[in-house]
Amino acid sequence: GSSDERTRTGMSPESLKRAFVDSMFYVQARYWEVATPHDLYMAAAYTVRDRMLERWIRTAETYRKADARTVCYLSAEYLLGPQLGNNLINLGIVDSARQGARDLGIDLQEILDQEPEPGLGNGGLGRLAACYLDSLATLSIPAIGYGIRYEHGIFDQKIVDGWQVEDCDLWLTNGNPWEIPRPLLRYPVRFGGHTEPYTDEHGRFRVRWVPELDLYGMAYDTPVLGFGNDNTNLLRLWHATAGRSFDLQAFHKGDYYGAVNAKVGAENITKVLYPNDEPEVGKELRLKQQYFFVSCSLQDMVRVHLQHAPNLEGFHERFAAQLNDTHPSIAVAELMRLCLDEHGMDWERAWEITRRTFAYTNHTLLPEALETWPVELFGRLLPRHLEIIYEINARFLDELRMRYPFDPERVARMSLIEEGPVRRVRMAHLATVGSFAVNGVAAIHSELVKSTVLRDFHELWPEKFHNITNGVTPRRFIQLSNPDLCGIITDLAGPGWARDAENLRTLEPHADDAAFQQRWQAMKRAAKERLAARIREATGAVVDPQSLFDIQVKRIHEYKRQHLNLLHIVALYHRIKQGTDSDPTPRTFVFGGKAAPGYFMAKLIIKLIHSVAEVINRDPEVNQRLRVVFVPNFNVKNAECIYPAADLSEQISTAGKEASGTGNMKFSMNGALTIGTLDGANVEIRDAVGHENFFLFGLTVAEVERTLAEGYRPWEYYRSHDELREVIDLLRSGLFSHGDPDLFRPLTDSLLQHDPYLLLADYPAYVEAQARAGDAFRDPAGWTRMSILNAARTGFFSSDRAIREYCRNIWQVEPMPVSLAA
Ligand code: 26R
Repeated sequence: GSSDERTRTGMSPESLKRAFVDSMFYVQARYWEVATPHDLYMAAAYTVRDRMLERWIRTAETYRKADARTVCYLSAEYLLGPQLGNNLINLGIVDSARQGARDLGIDLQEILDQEPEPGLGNGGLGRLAACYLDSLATLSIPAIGYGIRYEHGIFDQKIVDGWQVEDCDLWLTNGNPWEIPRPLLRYPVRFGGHTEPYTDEHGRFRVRWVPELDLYGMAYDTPVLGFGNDNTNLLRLWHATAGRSFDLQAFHKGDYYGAVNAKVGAENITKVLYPNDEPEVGKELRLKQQYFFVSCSLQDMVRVHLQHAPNLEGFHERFAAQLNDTHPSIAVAELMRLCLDEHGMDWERAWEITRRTFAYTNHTLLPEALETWPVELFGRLLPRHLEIIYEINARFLDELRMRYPFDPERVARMSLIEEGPVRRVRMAHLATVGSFAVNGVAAIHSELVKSTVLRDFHELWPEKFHNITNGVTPRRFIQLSNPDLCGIITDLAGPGWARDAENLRTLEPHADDAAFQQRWQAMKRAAKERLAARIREATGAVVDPQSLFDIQVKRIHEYKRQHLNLLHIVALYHRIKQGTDSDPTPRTFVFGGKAAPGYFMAKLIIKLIHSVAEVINRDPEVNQRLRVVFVPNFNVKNAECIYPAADLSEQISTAGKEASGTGNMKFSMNGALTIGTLDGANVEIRDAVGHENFFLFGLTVAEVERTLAEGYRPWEYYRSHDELREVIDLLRSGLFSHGDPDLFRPLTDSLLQHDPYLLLADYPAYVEAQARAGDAFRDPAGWTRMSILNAARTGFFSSDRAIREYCRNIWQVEPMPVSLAA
């Protein structure tokens, strides 16, 4: 009846309350007196989910009726973060929900804190995919996110005696109210076996793949709300289950238990997310994961396409498929296989459709991160795909030899196959050849893509290459994370800024206004107090919200140079102990980030952070001026508390190494100043906020190249720079390691002998820029002005802008607004 409908769709505090009580009883099967905090969360989540479904269904209907061109974002990672708060915002019912909860004697925040986070990603790349889903829905773009439903996301980081210890992520164990299982939406995925030629009924030569294993991918759907509109898109994640006749061979041999055992193996495919900045680990299973989710996704797209069309002609007009790095690039071979083997198309037509379907985003230039797969492994798991790749390659190399008849080296460089003792498939080359567009993720990065890793391809197809600078969603990273800032902006700019971040510029004329500055400082102060409380809870450490909060949170990696930050901290410590300190600004240094489990140096950096913290924090001569803390288990939830509290954002990677960075944008939008190198999006952030509002230091990309080419000798910097030498000697003295001079030897040796990321070369400039930052902080009005200007001028870094550029310059897709009325 109509009252039921209102229970499931009404947005007033009254209907939310009624629905909440109703869900507690009928969905969660609990009564009030015995409800746990988790029950409260589940009932709240179901209440909110109900309100999403009407939009979702109406959206599916609208897109389908219009036969709308659809973006398919293919990504092995989506680092979504908690859903409840964000969904309340996008539905526009935060106040209603808070009121309804209060009426029931419940604190909404306590409910929000219950939610475990879906950490289905490693870091920047996965979080970017989540921001893009938010913007696609907000811009009313027909879009589907395809990925993997990992049972265990990124590991939980515990700290034991200063060392990182990994703990299993259990995000699914208490149930996931946001997903809708689709048990009937299953696709077979095959592995192994061999191929055989045959002649079809028209007498044409064909190839049949006789696989060894088959399993199924089952869909789990999560609705993705737009903000300020009624569009609700689909995130479809695939879960692996064994097929009935799972291991055909084992069954044929009558080996029942062997077959059942193999079944268990099938389900391993979606068990765990691999920490993807760890090369060479979990190789085979990772390739299986990639093919598994890509195959399910393409089969799903083919099914949808065939609802409107008699065959696969026009597939590329219906879909634009974005490859989020090379992880899904096997899609190029899989779509070819579907066209050729399953739909009887000829090669030329299949290749035309394939190349016009895909676009590829590159997210890293680091050579160790560029994916290649040994041909032997590839052929064992995916024999038909290897054949197809060989054929793509043969035709491509023929073209190249015609074009460059006297340049066989170039042809070899561009081959999809790397020759050598172990032949390997180069996935970036496959993605580039199989796509109609290739883009980098920040202006400088896109230039480097063209001049380094894909140089030959850029020379061949210059018009294929684009830049789309990354962006982040202002809904999660301002509105949800920083309600006080949200209030300030809304008071000045009206509520429209959350859909049009350029409106943040409304703040600019107020940058010098004393009353406005006061409100700004109070906002920052409150955020710092919240972080201080969180730090105390998590680590026991007490920090002073009046001090300069100097924060570096991101994955731990040598190229990101957390240890450069540490060298500066030790220098400050040393100066205080020597009585030569000239920078009396009290500072709190905050670190956070996970190290890949097999990355020893990164783990040693975490240990060093804790060791330096221990010495500094308990020394009364120093700890009034300096504090060092490590926030364990940096994830989306913690991040939301950290970005708003920063005064200074550390973006100090070696120039040329960080493709973009997205944390840099989140900090800046929340009024932090950046100390940074000319790397990734830092370059554009500095131009946007004004050079005078950014603490720049360090070698440029060209200078880095020159320094290395001329035979970089870090030892000479150590010898000639007294303070630097003293700092490194302190690390080698055992002072920070209970007298053990060897503990940090691997780090100091690496710095002195090779220093591939040029910490020592950049050290003097970094310390000098830090001194400028420290001085600037002692002028509150000047600092606040710069802080306001940072927030006011970073609207460009909204993911809405980035998605508009993808729509216009790459996907050629138009908005399709959904209306709930009628
Ligand atoms: C170091 C190494 C082995 C490695 C690093 C990073 C391996 C794999 C990765 C994953 C890549 C693809 C990645 O996450 N890149 C990040 O993408 C972000 C979104 O575009 C960028 O902001 C960030 O600079 C980049 O590192």
